[in-house]
Amino acid sequence: MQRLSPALLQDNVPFDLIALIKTILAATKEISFRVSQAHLGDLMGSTLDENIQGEVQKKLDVVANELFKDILLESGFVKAISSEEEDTSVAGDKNGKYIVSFDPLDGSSNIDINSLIGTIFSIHKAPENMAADDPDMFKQAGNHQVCAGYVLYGPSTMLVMTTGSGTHFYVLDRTHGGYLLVERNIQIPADTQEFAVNMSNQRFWQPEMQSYINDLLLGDTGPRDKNFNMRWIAAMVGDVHRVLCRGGIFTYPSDSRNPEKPYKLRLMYEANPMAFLIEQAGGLCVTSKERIMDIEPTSIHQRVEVILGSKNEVEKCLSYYK
Ligand code: AFP
Repeated sequence: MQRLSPALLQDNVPFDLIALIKTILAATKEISFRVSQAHLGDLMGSTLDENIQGEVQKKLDVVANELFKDILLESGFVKAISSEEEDTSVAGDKNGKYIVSFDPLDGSSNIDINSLIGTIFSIHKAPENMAADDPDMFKQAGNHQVCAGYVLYGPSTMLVMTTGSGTHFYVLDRTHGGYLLVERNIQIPADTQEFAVNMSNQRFWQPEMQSYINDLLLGDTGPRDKNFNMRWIAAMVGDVHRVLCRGGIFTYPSDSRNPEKPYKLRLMYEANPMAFLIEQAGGLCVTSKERIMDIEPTSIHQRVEVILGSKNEVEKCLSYYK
């Protein structure tokens, strides 16, 4: 099995980006260890603080964020970082060539039940003409990502990453401490009989999503003429990983629970990196109106509607909006 650096060199990834990726992965190895020891190390449960999005921070969210932030800012490779757990961007080295957006621990509600969680990251080039403390550097569409990935802290610690030459799976080999390439060029089947959505919000969705999901539920007695299975891990990393492994459609649609917050998922460190991975694997990632990676961001913590997965199924879902 190939090690990470030769695999990246094979994809013509520049040396400085490889060095940044290895820095990110050093942080994930430490987070993976802390996650496995969370109960023993008094890292279960919540802090008394909320992040800027009004969500209570778990102890492990804070630890993972500090680890990730410190290692990146000390590396000299990044001009700035932005994180789900930081109010605004944080300046790094003024000569850093890259900026990194990340969700240090996606699926925080799974921490206390020892279930799937992961780290998501997205890398853009740093604009040369902007100051390191200017958060506007992050207002770049997903189309300009040079690398995106996530690390899943599951039964094995798994890295899923793209630098624009396909989506590849790597597994952390604890015997030598590095990630090994286990599957190249993942391809998502275009058709599927599996969907992932938080059904408890059904009554708040727009009519188009209601009728699409209703037709899936009708199975072979309805217009789709086939039965569908449903899964919901409540951590986007887990649900997207399943879609990459065996196809499916995942959506967090807009809803009317809180009119000021119609969307749940974050564009910069959830939707965009997942869109890059999904499209590189032959799938689609959209809102009901546009392609996710075409969206010009207006703020670091911007939220967005997400529909992603098997190409034909995503197109079928979109046809309900026409
Ligand atoms: P947390 O990381 O705050 O737990 O949120 C996870 C998430 O943003 C995404 O990973 C899940 O798909 C989604 O929220 C789960 O949302 P529900 O709370 O509606 O299940």
